[in-house]
Amino acid sequence: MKIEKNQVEQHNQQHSKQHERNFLFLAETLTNQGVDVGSLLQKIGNLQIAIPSWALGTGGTRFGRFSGGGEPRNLEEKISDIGLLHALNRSSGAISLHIPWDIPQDAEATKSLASSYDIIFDAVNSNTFQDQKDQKLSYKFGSLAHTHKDVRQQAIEHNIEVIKYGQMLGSKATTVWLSDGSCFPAQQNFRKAFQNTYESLQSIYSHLPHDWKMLIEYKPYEPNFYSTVIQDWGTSFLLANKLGKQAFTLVDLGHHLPNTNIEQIVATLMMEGKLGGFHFNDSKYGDDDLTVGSIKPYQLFLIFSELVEGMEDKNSKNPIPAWMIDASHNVKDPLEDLLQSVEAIKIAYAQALLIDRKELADAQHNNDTVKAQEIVQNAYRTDVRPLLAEARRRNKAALMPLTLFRELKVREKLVDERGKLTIATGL
Ligand code: PSV
Ligand code: MN
Repeated sequence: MKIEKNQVEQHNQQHSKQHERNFLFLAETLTNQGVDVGSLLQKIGNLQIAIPSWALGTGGTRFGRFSGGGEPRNLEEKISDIGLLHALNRSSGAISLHIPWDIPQDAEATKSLASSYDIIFDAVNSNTFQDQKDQKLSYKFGSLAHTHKDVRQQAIEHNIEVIKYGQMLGSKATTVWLSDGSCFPAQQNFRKAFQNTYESLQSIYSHLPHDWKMLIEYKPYEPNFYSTVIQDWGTSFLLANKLGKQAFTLVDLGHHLPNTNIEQIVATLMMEGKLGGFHFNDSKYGDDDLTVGSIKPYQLFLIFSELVEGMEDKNSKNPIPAWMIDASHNVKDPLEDLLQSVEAIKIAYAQALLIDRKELADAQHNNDTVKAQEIVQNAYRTDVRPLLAEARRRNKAALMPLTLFRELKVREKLVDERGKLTIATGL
């Protein structure tokens, strides 16, 4: 199924009166506060968030999987699903592939299919956390950190192969997330595991094209429950620094222990020019992979406040991070969930753009804690949704993507086309 331009136009016409009223009121209020609404709309409209290929199907848990039907059966259908999202919000113009779940059979054809939807290929992801059917050696006890050289070599070669697929499709980054670690005390020698990982990453890094980035993702636990080799941002940062200027840290919001101050991590990494990528999701307990902004929207806003400060800093040496959603769960329609996630990310971004940086810097300098809180919360409490809708309207996207998704009965049509029992590759 494809969403046609005239379907979006018709929807926008129907809802334009109400939207204009809301937008004009907000635009006037912000203009009176000295905000440049035109430039704000431009920034909101330009932000593109990559969709991971594995978020388009139902994300099962180890207890079960409850598919809603119509899941994409292959890479082409995954691209077509992202095409639907992008037609609705014009903010999901990139796909992130996971190899071997998404090996392109004909890279040129895959590339031209994606470009017919205006979609580019974001970071490619390696998978050494599962054993594949015809794999010679097992990753049960690790991959890049494994005690045996032949297992490490196999994992290194897989990562090099992933880069090759990415090159064929026009990706510019590879993300390495390792589940390597241990489940029990004394199972693993920490120093040897780190050293093996570093040397393996060095081998992969030496195959990185000169205009590529290596993004190193950290995670404190799961599937290993006692230790993880790349457990936190400090370990990832250490590896990235040792590897060289093309290596960066990737922050996944779910990969922190409860109450970690993620916004401070973001600030430090950006200050050092080492924040390369971002995986958005939300959680209550751990790596819950819930819809972005569904549990802790204020934390998301505070994180964006640091991201915006880093991005707007003229002297910053940090590249613009690769933005991606990394969520997958059991209970919602995955496409509706992704529309909600993109909206939540853009809301937090727009609110963070509204913070009066000059006033905040003065309040901080004068140790005026009350004023500093008032400034950020004033931005957070602004209902920026009319700005997002207006940015979409200007980009020829839908004023209300989720409403249009339901009006067009997208899921029902996908179920008709693909069937009720289809299963997307992924977790
Ligand atoms: C691991 O939990 C992770 O966040 C990594 O990004 C993986 O590549 C992704 O989830 C999908 O399994
Ligand atoms: Mn992730």
